Amino acid sequence: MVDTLSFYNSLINNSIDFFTGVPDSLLSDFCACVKENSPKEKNVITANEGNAVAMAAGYHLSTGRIGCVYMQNSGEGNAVNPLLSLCDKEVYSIPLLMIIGWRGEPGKHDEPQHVKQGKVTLSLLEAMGIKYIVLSENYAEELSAAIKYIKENSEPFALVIKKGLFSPYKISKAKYDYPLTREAALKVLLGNLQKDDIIVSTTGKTSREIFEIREANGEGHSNDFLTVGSMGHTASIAYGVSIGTDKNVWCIDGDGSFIMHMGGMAVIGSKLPKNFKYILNDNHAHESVGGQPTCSASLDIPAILKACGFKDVLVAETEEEIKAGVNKLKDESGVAMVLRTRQGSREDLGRPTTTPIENKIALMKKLGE
Ligand SMILES: Cc1ncc(C[n+]2csc(CCOP(=O)(O)OP(=O)(O)O)c2C)c(N)n1
Repeated sequence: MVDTLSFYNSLINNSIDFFTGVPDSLLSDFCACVKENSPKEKNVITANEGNAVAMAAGYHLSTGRIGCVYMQNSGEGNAVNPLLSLCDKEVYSIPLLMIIGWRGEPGKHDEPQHVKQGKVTLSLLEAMGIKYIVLSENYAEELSAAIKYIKENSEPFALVIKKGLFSPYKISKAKYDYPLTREAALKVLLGNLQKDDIIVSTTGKTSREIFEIREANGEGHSNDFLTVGSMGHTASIAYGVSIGTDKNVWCIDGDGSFIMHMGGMAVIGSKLPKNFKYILNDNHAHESVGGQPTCSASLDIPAILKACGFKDVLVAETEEEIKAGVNKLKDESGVAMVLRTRQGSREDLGRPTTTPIENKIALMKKLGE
């Protein structure tokens, strides 16, 4: 195991002092350490991984320093464009240290969406011409070699991180005392939907909790699309579903997911079919991967949704407010609801026991009825 703080200090001692990225469960201790030890302006949790690459590039332009970008391997896709058309040696040749959490490493048990991404993690880097090393416990020489390479070649280099490499590091979470947790709010929400309503829910624990609530209620899962990967695209999936059905489609999004591809809502909001019902669970955090903050506490999300085209946006914190909100959304079009929930989830929260393909087939059958 690598001592997380020592590793962080090695980066600082090598003049790598600007961190940016999207948090990852596998890198949660590293992300926590960066959050706790870096000045606020030197650790920017971005909307998506591509933004982080661009921000680190900008930091290099003004300081000549190497920026550090952290991400889960799922974020490689978001980063491809600025890696190839901004940082690449054949374009602006910008030095960059990437730290990539390797979910779904071949041979290790993981969820289907991570297994696929894990298989192609290294070959994606190779296809982009990005050199990398899978970091070991004896990282000192590997890190020196990586930094030497970045300086000599003025291009990105990736440290690929296996599960369990970093030692535990505790994060101090901002306290928001909303009455309900996400799971409690979801229970109320699901309890007030109609039998035929369709749910498209976001990546992370939201979908896992919905799966378990359905199990506990003995309701089956055929009404639900659990967006296990594709973070940030839940609203677009739900909008696409709503075009092809008369059933009400309830999109249950998260603040991190919404912010990741906020532009999607600008387009969806200009259309807003009456069966598209949008609910955003705002806990001001990437709760599913360790509770690192999103910027939502300083955003006026209802105002953003209104500016995108919703005529009204309700804010619900209590059971009664959620019930009233569901009733209003059910009857009216162009109304959205923002749930404010506090952080926290069950230690024993499981994962869907159906596969994504089983989920898809059951949902398509339901939609075809
Ligand atoms: C492209 C991409 N980047 C990062 C992740 C890792 N990830 C999974 S869930 C999650 C947090 C989602 O935050 P939010 O939408 O606010 O929901 P919460 O977990 O707070 O309920 C992250 C960062 C991912 N799956 N995909």
